[in-house]
Amino acid sequence: MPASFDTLVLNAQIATAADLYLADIGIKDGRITAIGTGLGSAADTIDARGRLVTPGGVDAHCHLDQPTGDGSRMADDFLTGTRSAACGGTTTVIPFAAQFKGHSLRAAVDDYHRRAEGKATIDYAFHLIVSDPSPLVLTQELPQLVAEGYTSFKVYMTYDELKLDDRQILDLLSVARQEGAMVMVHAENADCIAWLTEQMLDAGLSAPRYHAHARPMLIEREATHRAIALAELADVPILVVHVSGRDAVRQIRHAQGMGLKVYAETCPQYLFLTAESLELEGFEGAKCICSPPPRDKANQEVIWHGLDNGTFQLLSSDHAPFTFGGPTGKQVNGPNASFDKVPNGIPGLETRMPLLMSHGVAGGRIDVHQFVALTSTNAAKLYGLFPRKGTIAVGSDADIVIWDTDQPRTIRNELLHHAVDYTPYEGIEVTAWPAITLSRGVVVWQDGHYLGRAGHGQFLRCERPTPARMRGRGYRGPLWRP
Ligand code: DUC
Ligand code: ZN
Ligand code: ZN
Repeated sequence: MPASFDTLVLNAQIATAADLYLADIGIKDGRITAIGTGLGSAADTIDARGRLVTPGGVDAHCHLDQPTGDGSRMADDFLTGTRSAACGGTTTVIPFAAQFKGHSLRAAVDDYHRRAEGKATIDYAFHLIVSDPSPLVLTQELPQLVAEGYTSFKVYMTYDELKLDDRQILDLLSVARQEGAMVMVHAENADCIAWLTEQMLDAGLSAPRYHAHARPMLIEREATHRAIALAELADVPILVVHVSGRDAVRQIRHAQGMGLKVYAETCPQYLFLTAESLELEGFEGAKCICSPPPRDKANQEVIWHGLDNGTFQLLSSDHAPFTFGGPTGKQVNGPNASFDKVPNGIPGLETRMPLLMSHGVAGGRIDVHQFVALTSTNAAKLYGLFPRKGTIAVGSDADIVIWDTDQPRTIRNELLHHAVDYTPYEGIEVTAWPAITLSRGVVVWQDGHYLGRAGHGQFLRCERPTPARMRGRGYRGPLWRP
């Protein structure tokens, strides 16, 4: 008699965003087909021995092989980036197909598919970055792309090559409302950054540490407030990405308190790094240059609190991989470049889940259900991948992490699987790491060994986020509405 399952995971302490229970998981053709006890026979069995088992992570904000315009090059492509993700328990990534100004959005999507195909080792979907909302983009490309499964797009309020003005953002919010798409916002005030940067460079202050001084919290606060107001006016939800500290958190809490659909994401850099991380000797501080910059210890506490009290729905990595050494990474403009000439971003795909499991769950700051929601379920829901991704349930993809929670280890870059030559989390102790990661039923990481295969990863078309998530509660004052 043929086995009922390809794989049985036995004795799993299954944690979802809602439940915690002991059961076996039956897997057939990459999907979970049964959960229970005494399920039958399988070609392969994995004994979880009562260990914690969670859904594979959905890292909904990462940058892989994204073209840049300044001579720099991202160190991770779809192979090394997704390999690294899998080794840290992430089984779905959502990086960005980025439009260059003057170019079509469709061309960016086609190009990005070519970069991913045959390389991705775990499943992937795409967000869009819209840097040039031309009439063609607004009226044709975006509606078509949303219908084809690209249901979220990011808008930037800073970076010269990407930033949009308020009117352009309103145009995009309006398309999102019409098409049922999710708009992600990078909220920093570009003119304030440019003004502060000029002042600092004029005063001879160009070391990496001044990156943080050129982007103080108030410029994130102002842009967050403005983004929320624009979304309120357009009567559509928004998702504020990579929130760094107290000022933006207050704006988001206020909006959520008013009943506005304002979702928020934060990242490990705002829990584990501070502006002091940019003050390392010489140019070393460039390793931690990212935007918004990390703040201080008190703000780390605010972010931890926000993970616990529901301000944040997502913890993503914002993995933006540039090597420290070499001519195309952080030193693309030389070893003494001023802070404004250093590529922004830090690696973090592999360390995101172990850091949160260790310091969040084991550290007593959040419970395991919050962990699952923040690292997997909410991203799947907000970006239209649930219930295929983001949970352990019959019918879902067999994307599963079996955790080792009692073997303390120290994060060292040499143990990671990305193509970056450093980790900003070097030396941080963790107590948890995935023992086994399964992607659609295939073991891709086991006991310290990467077992994945380039090309195993499939492209995922996203649904529109569920109507309840997208129903706006917009401006209630007197207003002419188109
Ligand atoms: N900030 C971004 O907005 N994107 C990538 C990296 C970064 O630091
Ligand atoms: Zn950003
Ligand atoms: Zn980013």
